[in-house]
Amino acid sequence: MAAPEDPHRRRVGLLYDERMCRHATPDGEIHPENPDRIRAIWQKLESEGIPLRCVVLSAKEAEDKYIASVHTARHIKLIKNISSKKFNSQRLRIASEFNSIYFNKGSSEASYLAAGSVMEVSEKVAKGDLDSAIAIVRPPGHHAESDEAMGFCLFNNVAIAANFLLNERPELGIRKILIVDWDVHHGNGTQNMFYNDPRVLFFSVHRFDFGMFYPASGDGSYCMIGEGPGAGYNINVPWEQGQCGDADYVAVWDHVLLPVAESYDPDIILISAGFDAAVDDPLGGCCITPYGYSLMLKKLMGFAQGKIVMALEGGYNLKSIADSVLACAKVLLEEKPLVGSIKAQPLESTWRVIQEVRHELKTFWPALSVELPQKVLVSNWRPCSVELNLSSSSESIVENDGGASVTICATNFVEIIEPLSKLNIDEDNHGKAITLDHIATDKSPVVLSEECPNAQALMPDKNVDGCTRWRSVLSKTEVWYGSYGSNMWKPGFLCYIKGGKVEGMNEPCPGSQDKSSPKGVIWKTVPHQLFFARSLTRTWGKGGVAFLHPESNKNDKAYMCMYRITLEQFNDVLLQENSLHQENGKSQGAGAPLLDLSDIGVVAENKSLPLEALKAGWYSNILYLGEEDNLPILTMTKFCRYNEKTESKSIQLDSSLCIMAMYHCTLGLMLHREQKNAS
Ligand code: Q9C
Ligand code: ZN
Repeated sequence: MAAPEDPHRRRVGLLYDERMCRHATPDGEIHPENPDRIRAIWQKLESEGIPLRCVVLSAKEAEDKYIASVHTARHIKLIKNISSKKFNSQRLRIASEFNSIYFNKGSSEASYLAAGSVMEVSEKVAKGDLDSAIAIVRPPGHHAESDEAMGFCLFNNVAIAANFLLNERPELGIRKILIVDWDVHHGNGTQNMFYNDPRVLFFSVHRFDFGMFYPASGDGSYCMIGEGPGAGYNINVPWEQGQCGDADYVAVWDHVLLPVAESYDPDIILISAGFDAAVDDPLGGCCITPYGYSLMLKKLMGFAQGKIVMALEGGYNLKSIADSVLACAKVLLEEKPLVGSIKAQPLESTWRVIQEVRHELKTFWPALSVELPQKVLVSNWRPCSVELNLSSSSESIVENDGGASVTICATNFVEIIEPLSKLNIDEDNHGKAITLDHIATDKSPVVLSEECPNAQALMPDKNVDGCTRWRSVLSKTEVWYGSYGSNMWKPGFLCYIKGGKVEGMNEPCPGSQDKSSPKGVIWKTVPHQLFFARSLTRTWGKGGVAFLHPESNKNDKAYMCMYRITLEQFNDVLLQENSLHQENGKSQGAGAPLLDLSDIGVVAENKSLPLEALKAGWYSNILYLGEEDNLPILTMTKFCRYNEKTESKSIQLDSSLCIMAMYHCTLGLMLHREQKNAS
């Protein structure tokens, strides 16, 4: 029985439609993005009598012409047809060509309904027929790119609705839209669709983990602020790790989102409301409580005359998402004041991230230019511990499942990040090969501040008879040495060739016997994870150890700097990287090369080659990363073992090796920034 109409009551739209449950995995495989998600939400709301107090709506399919405002004709055609009989035999293969996507015979209908539903409620809220609305839809949308399904998303529901209001319903007076994406993952699709468009302010707060967290590209970085007329209208708040909860989100609301919303003064707010940052979510690793969500929502209701549309995105713990949506529905209904309290303080990294974001955007949003009170920064934070999952098996759908993981206390990230961030990187050579001439005219990049006193003693002597034949043979073969971490910085790397020491190094390197400069430099990205360790190395001291995950994964990306050097020089680099020049240098170098000509074929074939002689060293495993100019690209990393349980290779951690998964922690992000600035 519907309650009698109360003119003061807020009109809240609630959209749910069982037909959106027909999108499911084809053979009933378990998947986090499953029909029970929206069923659980709906059941919870029903059990609390929420639908009786709302305007309940059912789904409508979106029309192609509206979807076409953000998706290509090719993509629309794919989603339209994927469920038809004639695709029965191809569906699996087609899905596998996308990143984290499945299709079945209900997928087309559900995607059109999800997009149409968000459009429908948005129009009603824009018109004023409703004050606000919740669209309980699936499949989700924010990862979907204009020409690509991705991350469980087929159509970008929120982007379609935003475009619809702006372009198709001008009479409703919606000129500025704020999209708040609080799903734990970055809303890459939505960001890209409005990157140049100041009519849409896209705000996303997400786990970034220095580029390691899905969708694991630089797109979620705080440097991505929009471009052209859209510059300043794209705001990313990238968490450095999980464990963010109510206090962290509220701090971001208070110190980033709300001041910006205040000056932007949106006409409507669309929330990409994923609930995978909720406590107990299997993918998110964050801990927002239902009270936290209700606060975040409440704080937004002060803008756009309370015109708010929530569209479900992710969220994979049935109980958490149901409780969270319930809390949000109660806030929109505005019947009782919120009850609850925030249990913890923000993480230390939260203040760092907030400051980075404010700094990046302060020229666009003057409200962000005020320095945060020192008192807050120094006293109002809690330490965090970081859980690392070193298995990057692409098969595992639930990220926090399986694979070796280690929990370390990281109260002092600064210790590691600071020294690395002080390194300069090679200026403006990204992406293009550097000619021999260019290198030759470099003004002595190596700071030979402390010549290695007995460099000759460290490396085998050229004139020791019988010991140098391999050198002359290998000096005629060239390879690309794929460097990552601090070796990407050319002056640093050149110490391994020319000898000497640069800022940040603990002790000088002997250099290679052949001190001639690399014959070329190319920047590239490779589909591997990069890890930074907090261990000490003799050369670099604290934080100086980085590893490339030996297995590639198409979702990973690491920047690499390729140096074209001789195989002889590669051997000398290998010795130095393993700190063996002192102990074994003489015998190793004199007897036989660590990596011989014949090994190149072996490593090319098997993709990796563990070197027995180096097994005590850090970088005992040679990886083959492909070819460039018909020369093999080789690098070296830590040896990894096959784990039968997870069927993946993982780097084995011993307790003395606290590895922090800080892909791109400094160098990568700096590069990313420079590339962005250069383009
Ligand atoms: N190793 C949403 O929350 N994870 N999408 C793939 C591959 C995909 C999440 C893991 C996560 C997609 C809407
Ligand atoms: Zn998500």
